[in-house]
Amino acid sequence: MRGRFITLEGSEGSGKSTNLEYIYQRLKTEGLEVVLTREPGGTPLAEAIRELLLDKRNHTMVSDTELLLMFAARAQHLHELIIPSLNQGKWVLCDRFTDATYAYQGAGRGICHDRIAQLERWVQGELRPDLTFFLDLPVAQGLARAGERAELDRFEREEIDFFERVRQGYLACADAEPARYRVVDASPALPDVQAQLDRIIDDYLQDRGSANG
Ligand code: Z5A
Repeated sequence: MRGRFITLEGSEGSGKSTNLEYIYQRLKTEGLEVVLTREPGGTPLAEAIRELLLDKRNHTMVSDTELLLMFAARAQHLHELIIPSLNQGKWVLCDRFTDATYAYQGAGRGICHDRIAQLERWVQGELRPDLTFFLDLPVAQGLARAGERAELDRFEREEIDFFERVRQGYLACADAEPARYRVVDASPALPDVQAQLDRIIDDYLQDRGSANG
């Protein structure tokens, strides 16, 4: 049986890395075989593309280049890791996926939805995540948390308006697909955020149990 494809999204400073590990450990505790990966990246070639995308020296990169590089990395990642793992019955937990493209390149950079949707169909065919967590919090709060980082990459150097548009982009994705999306309030202390994650994971595993039974 095909494995499940789960993605984690969040705006800047929402605690994605912290909570990704938490979700991963929770799923493993359930006895599931889980592949943990990320975008852009996840394979050697896609990680090399990630370097290009995040490198702050590439400040002349235009939005179309950024969009195409995201999908180039995704094509490699899908064919080399995600699809084979799902076909082997493994669960794939991915740190960001195409919703990030709608949020960052779409809402953030202003690339039209249809152009992204065309690339999504081309690169992914029918494949979409089964479940997506979106860690949501006010932009100012997220930037304050993230501000403690030593060095900022090309995305982290954007203005607050950009991150506001990204957040709205994610919320629009969540509105458009309520069956797939779970919006998590990432503003409280970590134990509260993780209690929300636990409830979602419990419900999802229970539904899956009933669907399989
Ligand atoms: N990107 C794109 O544009 N288009 C695409 O299609 C894709 C990606 C796939 C790299 O992604 C960039 O790629 C990303 C979007 C773009 N750019 N940005 N920005 P990334 O996922 O690797 O980068 P990131 O967003 O910077 O991820 P991150 O490091 O995982 O972010 P985080 O949410 O800030 O996570 P964190 O390090 O766990 O948390 C930040 C701090 O907050 C840290 O000190 C924590 O201890 C603290 N924290 C976490 N939770 C709490 C709570 N609840 N209370 C208090 N403090 C907390």
